[in-house]
Amino acid sequence: MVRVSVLVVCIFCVSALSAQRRGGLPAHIVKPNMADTVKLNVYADNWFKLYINGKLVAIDSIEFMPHNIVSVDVLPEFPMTIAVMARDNADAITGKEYEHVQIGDGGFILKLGDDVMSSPDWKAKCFFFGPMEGEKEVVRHVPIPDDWFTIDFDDRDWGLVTVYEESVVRPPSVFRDYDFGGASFVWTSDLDLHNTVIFRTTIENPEWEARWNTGTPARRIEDLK
Ligand SMILES: [Ca+2]
Ligand SMILES: [Ca+2]
Repeated sequence: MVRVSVLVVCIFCVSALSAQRRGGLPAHIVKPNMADTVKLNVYADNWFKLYINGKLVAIDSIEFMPHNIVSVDVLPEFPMTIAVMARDNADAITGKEYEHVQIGDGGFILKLGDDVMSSPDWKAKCFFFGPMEGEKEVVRHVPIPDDWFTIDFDDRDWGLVTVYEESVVRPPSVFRDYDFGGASFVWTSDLDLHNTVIFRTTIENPEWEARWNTGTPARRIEDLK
């Protein structure tokens, strides 16, 4: 008799746990699906990491060669602050690549969905300059602020990007396999001697409204004070 009671209690507990795990969403929750996502296509010569609204969304899986396109699904939310760190392959001491014999060049282009793309109104700042032949300092490093990727970072004194022709940046042939239509190749004012560049832009899109509602975001341990 005691064994039967224990069994009944156990079945009840497992049943209650299953209900908590799998059902009973609050009525206001609307899950997004893949049709709500857009494709993010990025090409950086040579490497990048990209944040949207303060969160790391994409990082180039190949640091140097071969030149590659990164293409990932993104669930868009507006206003959208995009912040990108892009790096040409350059030695921190000599500013050169391939055993310090060659000055490499940079370049960056992005398209997200149909409407968001790298353009002349993006902001940019260089944090690693060189090599500057004949000068006392061959390279110059500017400290990168810890919060460069956050929504509230103050970039008001940053300049605008410089736009380059595709023939100057020379993306790899696989570039043709992805949608970059309408996007501009950008960098700062020197494609060769500016090696680490941060781009920032904010797209307001006031008409936009999320179709979904996933409720209050789960708290991450690293965000708890
Ligand atoms: Ca370079
Ligand atoms: Ca390069």
